[in-house]
Amino acid sequence: MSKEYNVAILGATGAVGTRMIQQLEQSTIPVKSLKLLASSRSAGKQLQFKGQPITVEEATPDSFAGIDLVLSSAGGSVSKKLLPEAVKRGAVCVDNTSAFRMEPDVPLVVPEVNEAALKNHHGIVANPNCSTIQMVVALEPIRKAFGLKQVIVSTYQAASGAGQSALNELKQEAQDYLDGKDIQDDAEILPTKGDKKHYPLAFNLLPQIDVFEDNGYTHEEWKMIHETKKIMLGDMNAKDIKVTATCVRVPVPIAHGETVYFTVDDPSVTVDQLREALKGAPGVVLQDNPAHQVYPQPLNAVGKRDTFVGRLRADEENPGSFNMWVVADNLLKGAAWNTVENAECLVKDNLI
Ligand code: 25A
Ligand code: L14
Repeated sequence: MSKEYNVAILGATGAVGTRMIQQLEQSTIPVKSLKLLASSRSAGKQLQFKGQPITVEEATPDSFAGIDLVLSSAGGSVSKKLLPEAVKRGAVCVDNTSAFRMEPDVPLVVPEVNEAALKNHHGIVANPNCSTIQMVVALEPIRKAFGLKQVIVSTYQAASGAGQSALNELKQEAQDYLDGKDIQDDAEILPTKGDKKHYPLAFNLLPQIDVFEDNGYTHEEWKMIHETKKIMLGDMNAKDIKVTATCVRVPVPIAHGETVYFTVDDPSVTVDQLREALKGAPGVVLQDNPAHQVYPQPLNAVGKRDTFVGRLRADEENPGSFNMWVVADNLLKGAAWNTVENAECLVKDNLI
């Protein structure tokens, strides 16, 4: 009989965790048992897996006894504390937080780009940031065919990227605004949990995601730069591809948009050649027909595993440079699906 796995989901009640349950349900992973773990706030709550109710338990180190595979998204500090305990007890963990991404012995994997890195794991595999994932899925077929020199990205990030509580906050502010109330003092979470000031997102834009670094970039921008280098080149400080980013929160519930400006090695490349490279590329759906106003939109991407690409056009003053617009469901390809996809690859390659 083929192997079956005892699986645990850490952070099972959150925006990402609930989708991990769905994605696992629809995956090829043979699940022998499933444990749902969260904080004491959620212990006792019931969730469904394949039609069966499962009671959520408080996560402790001993929760991982007998577990083969952990999928986690309960925040970086929870991962730092609990995943080493899971590894000690023999589990392999795919972690959606930023806790271990830059550790040299932790593979940072988007299967469409660097699946081979999985074989170097020592118990933990890291899932990249949602904004990084959808960008590298769209850029990899281009890099493979024509080389890649530089990337300049601006993001339009959905509220759910900051978790279920940020999504609830956006909805409440929108309701209050429509009811004619002043929303300036409504915010308690965004732009980023735990920072000194909070601003409303409804009917607004916030050019801050995560905390500020000393050089004026936000940590989200830092992550996009260094994760892209680690995924594509195997080194977070690699110089062969230059990357810069501006990350903006927009009042959209789910699915991030990105304008990506990039320069390929060969200045004679045409838009038609780029289209050919993207057509049929793994995980990519080309939606690019200006004559019929066809282009990716967050509303249409919700619930899909794919990364949608459109608005491809050349920078007519700089041969070899192009613009594109990339949209994906940040909770699926950006988080839950990429995590489960990594786990499917680990199972397929017998790495658990
Ligand atoms: O540190 P990071 O990596 O940046 O991640 C920070 C947060 O971002 C989300 C996720 O929030 C994470 O906690 N996140 C991470 N990556 C993401 C991505 N790519 C991402 N979001 C989108 N895209 P979340 O709210 O979606 O999920 C949090 C889950 O983690 C569980 N959890 C929290 N602390 C834990 C823990 N599990 C174990 N041990 C701990 N110490 C959390 O469970 C949830 O499953 P919970 O029980 O704390 O929350 C269940 C419900 O309770 C509500 N709630 C949240 N905060 C409070 C609260 N209720 C009362 N008081 C609160 N302070 C929530 O609405 C939730 O439904
Ligand atoms: O690093 O707030 O994976 O939109 C992903 C969601 C960081 C925060 C990560 C957000 C998180 C980000």
